[in-house]
Amino acid sequence: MTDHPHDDGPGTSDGLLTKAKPKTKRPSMYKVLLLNDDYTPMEFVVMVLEQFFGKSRDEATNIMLEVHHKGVGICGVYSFDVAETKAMQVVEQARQNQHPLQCTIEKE
Ligand code: TYC
Repeated sequence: MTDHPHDDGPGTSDGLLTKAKPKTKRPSMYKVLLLNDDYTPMEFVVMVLEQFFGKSRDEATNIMLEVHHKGVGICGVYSFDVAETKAMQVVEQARQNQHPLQCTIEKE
C-alpha cells in the first residue's frame, strides 16, 4: 500500500511535489468509566459488564471489584458515539431497577 491515510507526505496524489496538509485524523477514543456507590448490588454491576461490554463472568467480576475498592474503573474504550450510547444504556438500565449506578465517559 503506497497511499497511507495518515501520511499525506510530499507529492501524495496531485503530481506536484508539494507538502499537503493531512486531511484525516484518527477518531478520538473515549473510556467508559463505572463509578462506585454504596447501594448497587455487586451482582447487578457484573451483569451490566457482561451485557453491555461483552465481558466474561471473571472479567466482569474483576472490574466490578476494582470499582468497589478504588471508586472507579474502566469498562472499555470506544469511539465517542459508542461510548456515549453504552454509558447511557447502563445508567438507564440501573435507573429502571432503582439502582444509583453511575457510568460516564472520558476522553482518552
Ligand atoms: N459498592 C457496591 C456494593 O458494595 C458494589 C458496586 C460495585 C457498586 C461497582 C457500583 O460501580 C459499582 N454493593
